[in-house]
Amino acid sequence: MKIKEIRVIVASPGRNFVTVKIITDEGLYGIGDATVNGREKAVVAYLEDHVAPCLIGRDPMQIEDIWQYLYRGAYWRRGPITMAAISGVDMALWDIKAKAANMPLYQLLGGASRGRIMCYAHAQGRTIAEVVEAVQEKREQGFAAIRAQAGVPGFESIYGIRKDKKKLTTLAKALPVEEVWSTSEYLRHIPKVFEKLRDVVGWNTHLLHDAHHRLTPIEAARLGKELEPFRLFWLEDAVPAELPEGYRLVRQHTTTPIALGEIFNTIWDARQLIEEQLIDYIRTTSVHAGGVTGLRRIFDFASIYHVRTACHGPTDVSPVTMGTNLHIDLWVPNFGIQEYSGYREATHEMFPHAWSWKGGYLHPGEAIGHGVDIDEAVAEKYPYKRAYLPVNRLEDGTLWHW
Ligand code: CS2
Ligand code: MG
Repeated sequence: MKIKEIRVIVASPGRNFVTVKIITDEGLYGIGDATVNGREKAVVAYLEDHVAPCLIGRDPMQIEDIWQYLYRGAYWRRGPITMAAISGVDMALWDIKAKAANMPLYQLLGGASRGRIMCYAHAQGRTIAEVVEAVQEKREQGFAAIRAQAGVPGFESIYGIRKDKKKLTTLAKALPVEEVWSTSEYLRHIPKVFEKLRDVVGWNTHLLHDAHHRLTPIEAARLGKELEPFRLFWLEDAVPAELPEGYRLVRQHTTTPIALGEIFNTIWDARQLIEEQLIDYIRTTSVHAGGVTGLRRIFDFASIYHVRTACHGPTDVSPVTMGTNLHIDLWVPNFGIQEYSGYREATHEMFPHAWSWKGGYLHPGEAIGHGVDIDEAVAEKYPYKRAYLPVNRLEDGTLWHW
């Protein structure tokens, strides 16, 4: 079997997605997600101009050799654009291999370690009352785990908070919108949010929170400590992770579980955090961390240090990544939780998939391959539109972490 053609399909069914389609000379094809939110075209060029010409004629069964060829062979290795391109190719090749073996991807990885996959939903509100209402709504839908994000009094739009009932302020825009942030106001407010939530929802719902890279280690230590009475499932992305040892300070002060890694793109980004047990959940996901090949390596390494998996799964990873993640989630022994914030109808229409959600749990389905396809006729209906994530500034104008 040989790789005959590689197509890169860019479409925007509600938001931009980049999908790699690898077609073999025996008619089998596989697809992979290569979406980097806000930088999509960089990955398209990397794939079309630099990767595709090198893969035509190669044996698609040689997944590891192709992965190493694209990683070591590029010389300029690592980084979000390179690794999203490698991830997309890798997902497509695993899709082909599982189809050729006539089995669902999870069987190729080692079979199912569980019957279903616990996931968590997003709930947010501008006020504490709105957050409580949003969490209740998700509980009624059957979610046993819910991430709660709250507006901070006096601030127009904070990460993950809807400006109005219809759309998220953080949805990509034609140019980056600018948000304003105050850590001190946020630190003062968040413990009140979770005190109220525990009051109302009680203790049998897992509550999670995403600080979205905005704190220093000692600020994260304070927040973790003040949230201890409310027993969070985790505090996520508390501190930017370029300085992994920064998390030693957080760990010294709090038992609130720590989640990190959605923006990591190789095992090297996670190594020290896992080895020193500075984190409890590793958030790497198929589209950013090297596909199935990359993720399997990271998760096996994490299993040695009591670190569990928690694949990133917001609306800006496509249903292809969601499907691939779910096959890994079903197999991986040190599974933790899967993020699932759902998709618009148009996205489901463009990516027919075997995976399903029911009452707070997901399953990849029994279709061969990863079980996700792309309807290119539907993709035609939704052309790419340049869009950005917001940027964030402190009140004095300092450019801050979004
Ligand atoms: C967030 C993401 O879901 C999460 O945990 O951190 O939604 C993140 O904001 C987006 O993926 C950025 O594109
Ligand atoms: Mg996050």
